[in-house]
Amino acid sequence: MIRFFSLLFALSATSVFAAEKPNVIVIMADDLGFGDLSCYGANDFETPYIDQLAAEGIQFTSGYCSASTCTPTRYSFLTGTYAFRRPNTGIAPPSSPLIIPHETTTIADVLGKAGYKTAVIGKWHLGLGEKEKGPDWNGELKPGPREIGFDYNFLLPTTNDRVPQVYVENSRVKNLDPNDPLWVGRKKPSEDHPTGITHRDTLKMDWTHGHNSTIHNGISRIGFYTGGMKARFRDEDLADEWVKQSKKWIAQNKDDPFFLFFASHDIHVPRIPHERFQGVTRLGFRADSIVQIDWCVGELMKAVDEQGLAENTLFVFCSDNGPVMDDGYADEALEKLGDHRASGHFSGGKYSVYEGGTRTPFITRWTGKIKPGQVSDEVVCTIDLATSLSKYVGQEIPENAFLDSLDVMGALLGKEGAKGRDHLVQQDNGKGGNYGFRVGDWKLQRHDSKKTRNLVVEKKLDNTPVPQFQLFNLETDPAEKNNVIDANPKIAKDLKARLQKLLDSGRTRS
Ligand code: NG6
Ligand code: CA
Repeated sequence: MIRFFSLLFALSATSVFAAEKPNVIVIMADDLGFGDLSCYGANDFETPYIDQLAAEGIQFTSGYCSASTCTPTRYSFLTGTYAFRRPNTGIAPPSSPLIIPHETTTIADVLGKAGYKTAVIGKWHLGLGEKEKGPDWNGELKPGPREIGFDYNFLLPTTNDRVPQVYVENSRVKNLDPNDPLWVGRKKPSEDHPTGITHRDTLKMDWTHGHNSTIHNGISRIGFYTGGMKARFRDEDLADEWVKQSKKWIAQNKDDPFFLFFASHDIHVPRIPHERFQGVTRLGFRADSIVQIDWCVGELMKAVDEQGLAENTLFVFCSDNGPVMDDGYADEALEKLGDHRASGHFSGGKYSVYEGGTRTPFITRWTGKIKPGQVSDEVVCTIDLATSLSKYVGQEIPENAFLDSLDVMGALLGKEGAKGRDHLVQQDNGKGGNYGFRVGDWKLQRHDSKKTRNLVVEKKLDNTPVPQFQLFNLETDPAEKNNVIDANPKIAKDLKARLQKLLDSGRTRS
């Protein structure tokens, strides 16, 4: 009898009753649209590794990021709270302080409490350093990811069209020579400082708007900097570096459950893939960069296989916002686009609240756990990973955390009958902008700031004025072309009121 009880106790303390703690690798692409992968219908080039990930897991047709620009999506992913609830969550400038207050509970905090090792490798773009001071590039870049729950970080501090082009590893600029300090600023540091304007004929890729300040690696950027020459990287090497650092970190942490946020810079501008990917597609560097991120995904899958971890690792592949062609550099994305539809059959892309802004590729794979070959129409969003994963690993979520993050783990794992969200608020950039509100097949658009279509992905910028409110039926009109608000006044009234309530109440989660 005693032996029986002790056996029961041993079992309950370990496998039987303990929560399952898979490794989690979230791969977030940058500016990748719904139609940008071959498994999502792209015909002009192949993305075999991501296609494989999808074939071995679930491909979502209603997978979203929460905003149509980078910073607010990343903010919401890490904090589980809609960025429009918080100030200063629009696209972060080069010298932004950390925009997530360090007392905020993040997905990394909660997984860390559950015994996970946590890392972010790649593009950060959520600011570094203290409020009002910003980053101390030559000192400690605190607070940063380590102060909000990540054990390890290896970063591109902002985004690569912004200065400076240096890696940050655990609060320090990597390879910085103290005799050659890094200076970053908004104003030209000297009269003769070469810029994209004064030295335009020397550039290896020309700019089209903005992006004409300091030149590094033949490309002019947003913002000015000097020094830190030994610390500077080549744009061409970013993807290789993320993969190298991730493999190293996975190998070091394979004995614990781990959470890796692999924040790729592909396919954000400047799109400068490694030389071995340049020209592999007919569509120019934009699609070449898609092939490059596909390679990265393949390498991560291999790394997990080599460590024997495939059956214990949940992969989530997503994007941070929809696509854009000309985002400031003349890389021929538009000229070579041909029939490729980066947003698939949706309208809009980056910066817009049309579906193309936030409805993006979304794939989950967990070998042996998720039934392969599934396609799911359930609505899931990057913002939901915080609550879904925390609950799955048996963690309590503090009352004031993850305010808009819902538990959709059943849908993410493809459980029979499991539901995703019944509603989702989409936003463009920052606080007080424009909103999309999807409820079932209905989509309400609310334009508080820019009252134009603002569709930059299509061949020409479409800035046709729009009324403050528009209503679309996504089932019959996924491209949001026919505003049916006048024909459906009751539905419109109800959705307007529900959206207003979500904005006013400060939270979704009860
Ligand atoms: C915009 C930039 C754009 C891109 C974007 C951020 C100009 C004219 N445009 O302000 O190039 O950097 O910010 O992109 O400077 S994101 O994907 O990181 O949100
Ligand atoms: Ca982005």
